Amino acid sequence: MFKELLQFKVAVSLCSAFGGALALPGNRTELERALKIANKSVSECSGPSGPLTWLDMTDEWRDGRWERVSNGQQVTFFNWSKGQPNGGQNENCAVMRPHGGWADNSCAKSFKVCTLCKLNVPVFLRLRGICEAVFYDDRFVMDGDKNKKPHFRGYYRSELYYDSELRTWRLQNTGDENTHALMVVGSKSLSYPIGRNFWKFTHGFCGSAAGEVVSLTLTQCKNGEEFTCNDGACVPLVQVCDRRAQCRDQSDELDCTLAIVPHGYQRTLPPPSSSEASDGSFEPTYVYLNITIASFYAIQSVGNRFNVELKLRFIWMDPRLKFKYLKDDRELNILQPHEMNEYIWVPEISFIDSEGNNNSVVDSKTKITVEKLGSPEEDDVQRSREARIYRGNDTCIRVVRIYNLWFRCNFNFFYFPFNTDYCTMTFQANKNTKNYVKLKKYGRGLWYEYADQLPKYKISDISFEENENPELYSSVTATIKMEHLFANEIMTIFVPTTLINTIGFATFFYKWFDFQNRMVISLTSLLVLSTFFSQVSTTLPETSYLKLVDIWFLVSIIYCFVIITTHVIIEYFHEYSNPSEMASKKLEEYPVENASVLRSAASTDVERSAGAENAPRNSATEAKCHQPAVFRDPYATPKKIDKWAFRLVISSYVVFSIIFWAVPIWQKFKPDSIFM
Ligand SMILES: *[C@@H]1O[C@H](CO)[C@@H](O)[C@H](O)[C@H]1NC(C)=O
Ligand SMILES: *[C@@H]1O[C@H](CO)[C@@H](O)[C@H](O)[C@H]1NC(C)=O
Ligand SMILES: *[C@@H]1O[C@H](CO)[C@@H](O)[C@H](O)[C@H]1NC(C)=O
Ligand SMILES: *[C@@H]1O[C@H](CO)[C@@H](O)[C@H](O)[C@H]1NC(C)=O
Ligand SMILES: *[C@@H]1O[C@H](CO)[C@@H](O)[C@H](O)[C@H]1NC(C)=O
Ligand SMILES: CC(=O)N[C@H]1CO[C@H](CO)[C@@H](O)[C@@H]1O
Repeated sequence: MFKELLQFKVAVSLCSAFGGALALPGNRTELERALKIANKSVSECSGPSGPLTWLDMTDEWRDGRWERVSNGQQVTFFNWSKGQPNGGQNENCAVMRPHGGWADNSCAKSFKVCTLCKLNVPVFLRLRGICEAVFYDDRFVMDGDKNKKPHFRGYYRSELYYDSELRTWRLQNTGDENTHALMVVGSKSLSYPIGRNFWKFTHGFCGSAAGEVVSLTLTQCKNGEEFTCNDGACVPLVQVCDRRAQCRDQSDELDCTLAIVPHGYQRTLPPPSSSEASDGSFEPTYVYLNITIASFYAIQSVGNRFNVELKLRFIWMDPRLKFKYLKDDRELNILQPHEMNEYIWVPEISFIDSEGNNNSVVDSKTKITVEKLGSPEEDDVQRSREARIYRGNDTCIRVVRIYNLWFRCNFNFFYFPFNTDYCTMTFQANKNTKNYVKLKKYGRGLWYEYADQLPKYKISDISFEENENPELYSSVTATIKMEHLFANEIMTIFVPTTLINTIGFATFFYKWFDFQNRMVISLTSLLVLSTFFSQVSTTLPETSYLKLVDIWFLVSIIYCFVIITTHVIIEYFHEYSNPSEMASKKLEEYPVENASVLRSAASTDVERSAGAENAPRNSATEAKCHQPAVFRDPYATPKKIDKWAFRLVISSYVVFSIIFWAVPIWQKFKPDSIFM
């Protein structure tokens, strides 16, 4: 019996804090027994007909249907006084009066009644937070009353009772009157020492000076399995800090920082290595990288850079730290912002070759989770708040943040548009040399779906390697193979230029003396080609060296030029005169060797002119004519030039094309042999 007027809710939590519930007699025998205990306190608790104690039942949910508050069971035994219950919906709680009659009563805060609890006696209690068991006990048993309030007796050297002069609870060392602590009665409605309370010691205690307040927990919760709410109720330990309040006072979700940072922890120092050799050398702290490339947003070969979104995770252990309230699901163990920013060491990784030379940062977009690997330490009653504590060498700390970065890359355009480029992203430990912090791949280390649809490039391979270089800082490099997609260039550059060149070659099929048309067409081809070249050049990356595509254009233009030159040469050897003049000239000038050729074409003309105008020379002519008739083609030279130039130009063009296309194809198969 707690001889103190309390609100209904407070009474309920008081009884549950002692491991029991409000009393509710279930039959007449029990009623007699309860009344016998309660009746002793009639003078403190009520007048002759006022309410004496609260009963463990309510009809709050449905009027007239009474249920137990502690377990929800329906109540079957009643001992209502005459005319009761009469409060309807306004009176949802019940009290027992002196003489044993029951009445319904309002649960409102202003109604205060004494409390009779049904407890499992003897009530054993544990006092948590006693870090030096020299003066006080950590175990107590409820042992009668003192100053009209319960008295708790320690096992060996202390007692806990209500000090009626100081009007507070007192933890007293039995050997020395001056060694004691007083409970700081705050604004809490429950002024019992049960649950978590602050105590002021008359002497230095647990590292605090005399007069400082220390949190102590008086609890009957199961050690190592249950958590004591601030009001003394018990909830399973796994439900603490699970983002759902189970305690009535929500205290299980208070103070949910995960990291326990020891005194002297310096967040600028990397974690010490787990093993130190006898000669003083030590292993570095390993930081494992696990990177997911979410997407390549852009590859700007002209700007020599590419844009990538990375999900960067790094994982490490810090044996200096301890962690509490860790859940099986890692994603629930998130460090709070002030913990990651102010308490713990977080490795810093710089992105070499990124634009702006960015570092990894810890900000609002960063998530740090903790994963437990081993089992917790044994429960420590010296801690006021129960918790499962995990050692730092048994837990992984994991930082996750998404970065959107531009990396620089030197694209090689010699093979453009058939180029395959290798760009790198280097992740380097910052601020700590490789003797202290070493970066490692976590498994494969780098993950990418190869699913990006980039307009010009295809990511065909990514390798991820730890660098074994003699550099001072440890680093890991991802090498990305980017293949330029050339279908577009084939369609817009190579096919049209080949067609125009073909048109240029086609002028050889015109009559050889058709100089004018040949010139018009081939000059037009040349003009189109050069315009095309200058237009395409503006869209291509600027380089100091020649690119394959430049060579292609250059050669195409040269071919057009050669064709035009050939036509001019042919024209040069094309002699214009009237045909008979030509014929006689030819006959005089050229000794006849084989006249069977072309005789039919020219002989009639020759004979006619010879016979009509040059009779005296007839005999000579005839003499000549007796030899086999001979005629030499006056156009043989231009025709020959035309024929051979055509063959030469076409065959060399074919040879050039074969060599030209062999280069990129060869480069595709042996992409590492870049000789530019
Ligand atoms: C009354 O209830 C208690 C506990 O529920 C039981 O032990 C006792 O036998 C009951 N007495 C009668 C008379 O039913
Ligand atoms: C309880 O106390 C009241 C008044 O103090 C008395 O009238 C009544 O008989 C007592 N009942 C029992 C069962 O002791
Ligand atoms: C590493 O990344 C992969 C891909 O995202 C993921 O499946 C894996 O769980 C990650 N490992 C760790 C320890 O984060
Ligand atoms: C990288 O650095 C630049 C300039 O220093 C800054 O503007 C940018 O926000 C940084 N990017 C990231 C992802 O931190
Ligand atoms: C962690 O350290 C403790 C002592 O500091 C040691 O007993 C335990 O075996 C270590 N655990 C692991 C996984 O190394
Ligand atoms: C109203 C009523 O029935 N009261 C009874 C409750 O129980 C006590 C003790 O058994 C009786 O004395 C009352 O008469």
